[in-house]
Amino acid sequence: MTRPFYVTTPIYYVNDVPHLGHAYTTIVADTLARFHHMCGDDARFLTGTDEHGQKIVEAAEKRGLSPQALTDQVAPRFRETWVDLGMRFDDAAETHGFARDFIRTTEDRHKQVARALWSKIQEKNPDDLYLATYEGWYCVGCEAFYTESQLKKDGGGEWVCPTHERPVSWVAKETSYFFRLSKYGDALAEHIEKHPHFIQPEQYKNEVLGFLRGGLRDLSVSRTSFSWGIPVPEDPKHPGEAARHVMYVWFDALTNYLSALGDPFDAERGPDVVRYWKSAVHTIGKDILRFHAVYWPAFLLSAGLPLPRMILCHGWWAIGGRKISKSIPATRVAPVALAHDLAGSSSVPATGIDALRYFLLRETPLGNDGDLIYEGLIERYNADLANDVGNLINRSLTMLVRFGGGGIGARDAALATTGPHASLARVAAEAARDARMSFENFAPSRALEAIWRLVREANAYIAATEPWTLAKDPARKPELDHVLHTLTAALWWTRLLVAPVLPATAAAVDGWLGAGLAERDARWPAEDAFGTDLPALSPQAATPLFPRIDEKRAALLLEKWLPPESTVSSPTAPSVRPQPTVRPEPAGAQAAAVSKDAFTPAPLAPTIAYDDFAKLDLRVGLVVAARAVPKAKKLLELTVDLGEGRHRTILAGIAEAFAPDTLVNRRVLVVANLAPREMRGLTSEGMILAAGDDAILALATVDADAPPGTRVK
Ligand code: ME8
Repeated sequence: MTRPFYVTTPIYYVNDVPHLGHAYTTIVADTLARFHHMCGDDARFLTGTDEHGQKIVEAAEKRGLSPQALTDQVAPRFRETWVDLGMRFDDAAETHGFARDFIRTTEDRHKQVARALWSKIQEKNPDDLYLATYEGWYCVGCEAFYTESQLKKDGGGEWVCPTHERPVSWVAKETSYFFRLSKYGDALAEHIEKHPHFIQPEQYKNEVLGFLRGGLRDLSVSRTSFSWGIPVPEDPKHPGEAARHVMYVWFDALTNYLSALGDPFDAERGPDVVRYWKSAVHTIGKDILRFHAVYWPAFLLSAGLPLPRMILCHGWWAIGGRKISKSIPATRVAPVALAHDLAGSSSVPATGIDALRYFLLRETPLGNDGDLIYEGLIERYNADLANDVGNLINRSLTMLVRFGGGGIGARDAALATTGPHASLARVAAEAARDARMSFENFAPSRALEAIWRLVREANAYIAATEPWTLAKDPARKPELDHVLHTLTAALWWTRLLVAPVLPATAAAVDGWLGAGLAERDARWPAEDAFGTDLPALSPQAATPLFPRIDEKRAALLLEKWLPPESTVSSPTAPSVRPQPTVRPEPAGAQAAAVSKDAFTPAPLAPTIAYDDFAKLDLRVGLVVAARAVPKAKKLLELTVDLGEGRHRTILAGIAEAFAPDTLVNRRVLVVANLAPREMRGLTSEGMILAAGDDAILALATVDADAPPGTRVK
């Protein structure tokens, strides 16, 4: 029996059309589904749209449409985008070999399961849903309530949401159903401890544990101030209330992961729930970690349902340091247009999509933030795609046609164990093994690194064996035959290993090799089968797949991609490697505008000997979580990774300059051998270096992606 592998994306809000951030999550999930299918697993992919709630009501009002009309307009745009990016829905089993579903929360199949989940909670734990009143700050962008300690103040002193950086609105007293979230903190922490892979990567697990340690407050899970939602089941209008309760949009939305499988409480309509549910991997962005890693499992526990296998959380893509977001027009990169531009004059236009997929997955390890720098995109395209893989495909096929007469030579078992032949076989086996392990561990960037070791070794093999020289000497025909066969084997494995990320490339190579292997039938190669697993092939010459982007085209592309007044990056700027992390503007940045002339540095401290300096052990630390310290206005409690296999707690007096969320994933400099100090009942195990005081506070950091624990001298 094949293992189920059920991978989901968030269902996206239909208040606007998809951008590159949405495409990233969807491509990650799609790659994982393709990989697992190739490994023989029973993969299943789900995406869709989140169509209820206040955000959609407001977006519809702005456009003069009803919410239903807006969702009917925008939901297909998401579906079409994924189709344009090579994902098939209607005939997925036929083409990809696995099921791919698109769910809308306005569909009956969904509404019915959302209501069933609510009723089941009421039935199993009647106290978990209760009526009470609430008031508080609400961010319509997040569709979530915030306490003041979670918000930031903007320049005008207004409270703004840390994710959307837009003012939150005050929701006046309203009666709603509350979910008794406070009851589930311990059970959730226990589940996370017992299932160390429940939240991945590690840094996000620690963030959630930190959040749980702070204690959970019950959650308002219904609204009466608008009606665009799923009505709470069997709940008539209450006296004195304006309208019936509709479910909080997150309660409704999270249920999609189940409703797409069927009804978990109905044996007849839910066999897919039984088959797939426990294998579910929810791929999400870090903005919605809390909803998935805390609220969703708590709802499931309350309803007596098993929890999904994993919450796979990734970072944010930014452009010029600003998060790609629907609310900032300059950042809304359209994925299909970008893929189209990358395809340029390729003989296989769909390889533009491959190029985009490759860049997004290769550039930034999953979990980290990424900065889209167009010069970096072109640089990587030229180096890894045009040069490495494009060249390999082109040269190998040309040589097979020219020197092999369209055949693939013949393997010489004795020669295979010698010199460059043996080392290519070894690198190929390692690539298949390492890439498989990395994909299995949800690390596509590492998988691609491993695959590229094979691609580069195969190019080096051509240079080392010089088939064109062998071809001149009839006596060396057996050697030439072996080289051509080995090259075909390398090309075949490249075609197989890149397939989860570069499906169009795989299909093109397949066509040129005459393999006739449908995507649905392609399988990950067995490590020990290099050179011995070739099907019948009849190679023909390739046409250019990844044409090099020369300077002239690069200038044209950059001009097109970058808005003329852009401060994001300059079309004429020298190539820069992409920055690994998003650096949001520190809250204190405004103060930094204070005139330099007015600043007088403090007098220097007395000179010290080198030995005194050498006593300090300064290290690079990665902030994995940050939170306010209750009743301490200036203090933040940071959880910092110093590469020691455990995390340290470090208290820093920077709360007035930095919102906690803006610090997560930043690299800081830490005095690592400072004696621990007790403050506010917590032990601080080190000190963070920062420049300035409350007025101008800048964190000391490093300008490269140095691993946590790196010594600073
Ligand atoms: O949150 N970088 O929908 P949404 C990387 N409807 N990923 C990004 C990104 C960026 N700059 N911007 C967006 C919602 N994303 C809810 C989800 S699920 C039950 C309900 C991706 O349209 C990322 O996956 O705001 C993020 O979590 C998601 O889009 C948010 O999409």
